[in-house]
Amino acid sequence: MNTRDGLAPAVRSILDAADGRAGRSEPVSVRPRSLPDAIAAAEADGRVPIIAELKPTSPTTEGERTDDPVELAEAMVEGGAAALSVLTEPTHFGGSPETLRRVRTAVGVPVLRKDFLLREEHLDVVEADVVLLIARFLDDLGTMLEAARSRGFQALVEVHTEAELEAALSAGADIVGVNNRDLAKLEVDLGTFDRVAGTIPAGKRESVTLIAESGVSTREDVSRMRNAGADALLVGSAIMDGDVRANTARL
Ligand code: IGP
Repeated sequence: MNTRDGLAPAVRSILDAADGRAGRSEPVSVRPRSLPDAIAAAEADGRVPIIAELKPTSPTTEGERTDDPVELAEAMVEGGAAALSVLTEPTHFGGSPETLRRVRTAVGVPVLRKDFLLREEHLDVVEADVVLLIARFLDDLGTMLEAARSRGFQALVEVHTEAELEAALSAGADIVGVNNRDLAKLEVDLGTFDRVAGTIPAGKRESVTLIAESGVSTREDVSRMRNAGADALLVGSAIMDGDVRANTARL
C-alpha cells in the first residue's frame, strides 16, 4: 500500500510534518475502554452510536474553534456520544496530545487518537483507548496493528477503497472505518461507504466493527450509512459547527 501519489497539498504537508515528528521514549499504558463495547451499549440503549470528533480546525474548515476542549467533550457526551475522537495533529487540525489527555481524564467514554501515525514510535506519545491507522500510508499495516495492540491500544484502521479494505482485513483489523472523504481532492462522497462496505465478505462481517467516517451531517445521512451497514458514525464538522451537545443529540 503506502502511496502518496495524487494527494491534496494540505495532506502532503501533514504527512511531511508527521515524518519528522519524534516519538517519546517511555510508552504510556492505560486501562483501555472498549470501543466496540461502547458502540454496543449505545445501540442497546436506543442511541445512534456516534463517535463525536473534537477537531478545532481542519484543511476543509474555515476558522478555528477556541472553546475549552474539555467543555466541548463533556457536552458531546451529554448529547449522547458513545465515544470521542480527538485530533492530536498540531499543524493543520489544531490538536495536541495534551488536549487528548485532558479530555480522556474528564470523560468516561473511549477516546480515539486521530492523527497521522506513520511509525511505531508515534504510538508512544499519548494515552488513548484507540489509535487511528490509515491504511493508505502504512507499508506494513500488520506490523503497526501488532505494535498498537502490544501497547494496549485498539486500532481503527481507516480505508477508502475496496483494495485497502481487503488489506485491512487480511492484516487482522477488527475495527474498520471507511472514510467518505478522499485524500486527493478532499471531497466527500457518501457513496464511498455504500460501495466499500458492501465488499466485506459475509463471513467476516460479524467479527468487524464497521464505522462510517466523514461527511455525515443530517439524520438522513445517518440512516443512509446505517442502512449500508455502519455500526457507528464518526462525525466531526457537523457536530463542531455550533452547539455541540444539541448537534450530537440531533443525529
Ligand atoms: C470527520 P467530518 O466530515 O464529519 O468532519 O469528518 C472525520 O472523519 C475526519 O476528520 C477524518 C480525519 C481522518 C481527520 C477522517 N479521517 C484522518 C484527520 C485524519
